[in-house]
Amino acid sequence: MPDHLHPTHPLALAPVAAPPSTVDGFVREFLLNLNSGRGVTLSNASATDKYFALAHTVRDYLMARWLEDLRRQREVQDKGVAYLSAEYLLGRQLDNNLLASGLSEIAEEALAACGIDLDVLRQQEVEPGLGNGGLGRLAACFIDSLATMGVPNVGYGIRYEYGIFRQTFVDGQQAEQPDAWLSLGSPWEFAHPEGAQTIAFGGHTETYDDEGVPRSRWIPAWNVQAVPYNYMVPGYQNGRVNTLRLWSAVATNSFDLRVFNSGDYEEAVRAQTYAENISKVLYPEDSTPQGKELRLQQQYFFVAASIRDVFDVMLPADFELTNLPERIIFQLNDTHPVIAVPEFMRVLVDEKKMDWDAAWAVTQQCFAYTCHTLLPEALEVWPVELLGRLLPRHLEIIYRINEDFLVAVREKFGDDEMRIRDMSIIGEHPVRSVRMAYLATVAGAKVNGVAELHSQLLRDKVLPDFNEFYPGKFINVTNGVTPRRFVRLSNPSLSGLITDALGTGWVTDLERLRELEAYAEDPEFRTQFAEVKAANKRLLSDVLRERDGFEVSDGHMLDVMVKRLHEYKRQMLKVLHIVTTYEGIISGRVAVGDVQPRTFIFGAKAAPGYVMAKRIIHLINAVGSVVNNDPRVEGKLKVLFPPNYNVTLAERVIPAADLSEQISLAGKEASGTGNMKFALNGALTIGTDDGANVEIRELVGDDNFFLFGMSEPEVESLWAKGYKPSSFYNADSGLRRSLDLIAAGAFSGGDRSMFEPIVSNLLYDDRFMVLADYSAYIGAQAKVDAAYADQDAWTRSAILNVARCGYFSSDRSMRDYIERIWHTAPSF
Ligand code: 26V
Repeated sequence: MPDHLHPTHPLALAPVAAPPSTVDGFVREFLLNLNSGRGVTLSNASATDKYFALAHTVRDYLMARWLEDLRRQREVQDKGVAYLSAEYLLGRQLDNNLLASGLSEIAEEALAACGIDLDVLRQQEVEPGLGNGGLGRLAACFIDSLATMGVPNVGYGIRYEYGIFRQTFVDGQQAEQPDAWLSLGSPWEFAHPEGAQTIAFGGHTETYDDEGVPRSRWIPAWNVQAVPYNYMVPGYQNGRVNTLRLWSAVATNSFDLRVFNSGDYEEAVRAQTYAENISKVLYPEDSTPQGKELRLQQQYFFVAASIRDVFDVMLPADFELTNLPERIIFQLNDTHPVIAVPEFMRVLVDEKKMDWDAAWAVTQQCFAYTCHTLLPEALEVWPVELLGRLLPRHLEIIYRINEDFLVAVREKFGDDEMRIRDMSIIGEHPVRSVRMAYLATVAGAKVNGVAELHSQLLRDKVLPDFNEFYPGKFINVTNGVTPRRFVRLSNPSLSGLITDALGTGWVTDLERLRELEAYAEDPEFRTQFAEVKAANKRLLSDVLRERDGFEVSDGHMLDVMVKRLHEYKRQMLKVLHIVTTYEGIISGRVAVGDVQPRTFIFGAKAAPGYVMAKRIIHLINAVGSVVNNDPRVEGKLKVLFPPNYNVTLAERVIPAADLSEQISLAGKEASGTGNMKFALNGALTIGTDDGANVEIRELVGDDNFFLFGMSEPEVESLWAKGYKPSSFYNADSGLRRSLDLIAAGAFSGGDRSMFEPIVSNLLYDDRFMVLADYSAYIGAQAKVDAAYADQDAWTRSAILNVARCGYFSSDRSMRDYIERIWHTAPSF
């Protein structure tokens, strides 16, 4: 910096880049970015060049606000939320950032002036798929809401070099390709190698005398560098920009130099690769943790870097540590970041030399835990052997936490050894392991479930002893979705209609959608609403034609089931409905003229190692190729399964849907968030009483929701009595014919073995009781057909769904977290 510009000079403090808030200004900035950023002129620029130049123009505009926010946050020192999540399923950024900055129209005009179609540039962006499904997308919605509400927040996570795999179908079977989302670079990230943190692993611990105080320290064996990459998280047209900070692993010099100097070049490279593997790839398993060492490395890597970041960057050096709860709250997104608890204790006790009890009191106020599942096999545990080898000091700390906890349990409950064994953070079977959900529950100020039913089951079924031990600790915060991405951006036609009726305020105050209730009674509005839906279907049809060569026929109901493939979600129930309808036609029992034309759309990835899920994908494709090509069906039924369902495709499919399939076994889907997105876009739900479906139905009303199937208590009691699938098979001829058709090889060219494992699973070994809900499901689908026949009444119901689902804005979820868990406030 030249001497005449002292660091405190206003110019040195002021944010850079005057915002290009006119079309001419935008054109100038865009061309400048094209020339000096990409080294090309407009006439020889590729679509990628133009996309990057556009992204940089938007980014420059937001930069001023970002820098200002960072400065103000340092100045005011308000309490901030550190959201710790191993996943962020962000979706494309360009459109979101254009909308947030209020530049959408200006950009469109400016590009048009340069002869460029904005839509072509949108298609250039590779979405960052740094998450598996609901949990990762929820994190992305939450940080959007926090920025929009002006709440200080940093989202911490991992910059996976490869996100969720790209799915293709080979002969109807899933194949996985690496998702090299960074191969062209990302215009949205800012690397800060100078801000790297060193993260240690392995080694041993020792005790020493610190001027009369006995202390422990950790002597690690190896380390890696965690390099932060910052991403802007702009609020919706409020001039606020928060930060998402993702860590990338890089080998440390000292580590490989040591080996290198020993002359073993290959070993040095191997060591480097080993270290850099940590942030190489997102684990594509959701819900069944594999207990892999690399995964624990990933978890510790990002939380240790994040905690250090909070101490180094957020807090002044002389900060009084007992005041930490006034400055920071760490929200644990499921158990994946829970190793942060012993790490935080280690920093406070070993490094900052805080007294154990004082440190623990602080820790218990600085963490809160969200549970996202009910499946027992999805609760993470780490073998003590592994944890002790990778993080020896952390294991000691966990033991100490457990010891103190169990003393307190004995005080409260007496020497009930069974109960103590059940509540111990350390489980003994099948191998001695740390139960991460228990650790999170003991450490967290609050533990929340993600929908009313889920939270109640968490309290009553999963952690009842803990609920009794910690009255008031367990609460519910129902999930939500961001209306910016999932209504305003993904459904511009509907948004236009809503804005014409209500003005623009609904985008940040979604409860205002209530005012649409009156419009449901207006025939003119219903006509417009129906036109919007039809237009969205045509748009989807264009996308699927271009993307997959699919044709969506006019006049079809769009019946959509998009979500990860998992047995508990019961895609098989949907398959059985399709096969039943098909069998009715080919057997002549149903006149094809009487069939309501439907297009069934599936989107689903299966975890690569989940054999049954992959078989079900194969079956869906097989049923599709038979049904779609059977002339007897006369095109009345179509099964479309576009591969590689992701956020970008969701944004196209959801606005076009008529019917939303939410058919999990009651008590298994923690919340669901797709269900909310569909309802907000005017699809009617066919669903079980599960997760947030319960709340959706309560809000939209029974007349506007197709409920079917067993309730959670009914599921429990049938299971306790002994679930006998064969009795359902024997009692229902439609079910028999459908299963028999699959078993006979009707969808496998006569091969009876191909789908036999699916059929026998349903008949003999199905924890998710598909056959028990079959007849109720078929009955509810008949009601759907009847309801759809009255298009005007259907549209009225669809409008009421939109009008009554404002509650499911993630802004409301965030308000709940703020008021009941975080006790933070919007700042400045
Ligand atoms: C679990 C695991 C286990 C270890 C391997 C990697 C991995 C990755 C993700 C998960 C998370 C599974 C839990 C999950 O995604 N739950 C979903 O969370 C949504 C948001 O709360 C909720 O709507 C869904 O109902 C719930 O299934």
